[in-house]
Amino acid sequence: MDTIAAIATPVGTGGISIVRLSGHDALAIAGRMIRLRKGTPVGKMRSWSVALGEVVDEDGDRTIDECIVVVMKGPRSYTGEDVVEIQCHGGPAVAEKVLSLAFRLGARPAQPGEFTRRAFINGRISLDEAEAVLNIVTSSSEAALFQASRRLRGELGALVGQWEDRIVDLLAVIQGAIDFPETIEADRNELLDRLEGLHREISAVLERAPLGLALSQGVEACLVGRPNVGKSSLFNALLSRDRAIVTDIPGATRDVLRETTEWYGLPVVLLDTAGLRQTGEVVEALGVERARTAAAESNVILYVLDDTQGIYPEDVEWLERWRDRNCLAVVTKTDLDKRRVDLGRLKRICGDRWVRVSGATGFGVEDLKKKVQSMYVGRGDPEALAPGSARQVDCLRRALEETETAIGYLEEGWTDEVIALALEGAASALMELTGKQVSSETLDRIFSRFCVGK
Ligand SMILES: Nc1nc2c(ncn2[C@@H]2O[C@H](COP(=O)(O)OP(=O)(O)OP(=O)(O)O)[C@@H](O)[C@H]2O)c(=O)[nH]1
Ligand SMILES: [Mg+2]
Repeated sequence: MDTIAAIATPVGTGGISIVRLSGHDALAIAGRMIRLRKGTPVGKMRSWSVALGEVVDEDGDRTIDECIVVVMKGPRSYTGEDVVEIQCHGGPAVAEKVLSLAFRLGARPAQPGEFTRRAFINGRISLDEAEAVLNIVTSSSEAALFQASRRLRGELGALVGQWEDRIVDLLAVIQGAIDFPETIEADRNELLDRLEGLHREISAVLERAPLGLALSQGVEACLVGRPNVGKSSLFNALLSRDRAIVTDIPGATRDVLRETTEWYGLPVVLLDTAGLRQTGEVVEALGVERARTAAAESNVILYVLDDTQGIYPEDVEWLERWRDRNCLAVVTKTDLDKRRVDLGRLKRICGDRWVRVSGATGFGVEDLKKKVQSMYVGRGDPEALAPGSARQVDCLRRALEETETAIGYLEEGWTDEVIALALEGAASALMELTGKQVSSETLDRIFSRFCVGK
């Protein structure tokens, strides 16, 4: 394949920058750019070896930078092709210069995720592992990283592959009965048993989808409520820093503020919003509109109530509207000990989804974080294997539905052909998950989310 090149490290100033080349001419291009200290050509370097050298311009008369070269020859490399990594000094100008030299010598700019895409195309990794690479790069908590590294080691793929094998075995039995109806008859009770076992196992992993997605993509939690109830104070308390403006003038917050944080392993994007009210003031009205949109689009709604004021009719309206969402009622300003929020009434509206806090003293803030974390982790084991992308969840869901359909057909005494069709559907959904069967549109969608150079 043609040779691609990109800067694999973040843009900016740092210790080193790495320019990565992969493809048929990677060694030849690197050979023309780099003069090794020991005098031998780059092309003669052994695979998985490192050497010191200098990057020189095309005419060979100007040194661009001193560098360390790593050569990994295909097929035993990340992409499965010849890969050269050039470690130069970490400045944007240096890396750009080295990269543009590689382009002039015949490499072309890599697309986002193209190195990993080649690793998949060349059979180095499966599709779930490629997605795990992205999950690892974007992990913002230890729990997220742990899950992603399990998937990168192929644990999810291995499990799915084993389910696929079991379905293929069942299909072989059924196919035998279809081909030789006089001599072979599939034992339907045994088929049912085996399918039910499979169904239980797929369900168990699918149940952990909210956890897996929350860890890999993070959870958006949005503070909303009437003006002046204490949202911004709580926003600051939850972030342990003075981020948002707090005043006693209602309508202080206008734009949506957004900060990343972590609550007991759960990556969280916390949003502070304008107080919800009818207003004739143009800027504030725009803020209120943004607040409503942010709440509608977020994963968790933190509905803030002021304990010095109590529950207002519009509070009840909002809480009831969001009853079916992940909505937690947060009673704040409890340090003032006014107790105007009737907890009995609140429990009737929200069940056990409420918490008492104080943005001023920090009371209850950890409790709030734990409650949100447990909405995703629940009582389950946060380290249990879970799917890490919406695509994987969709494949598992389809496999489960087809298995359910096959079970239904078996129980209702349908023909072998019809059962086989459902089982083929289940197997093909599982094959999509690991990438044994996948369209190029799906690949485009997956790898476009990667950064260039990965
Ligand atoms: N004692 C006490 N005062 C608080 C607490 N939370 C907020 N306040 C005060 O309540 C007033 C409003 O607080 P904010 O955090 O700005 O309220 P808000 O909900 O963000 O207000 P808007 O952005 O205008 O909607 C300020 O004077 C805060 O100091 C609290 O937990 N305890
Ligand atoms: Mg505010």
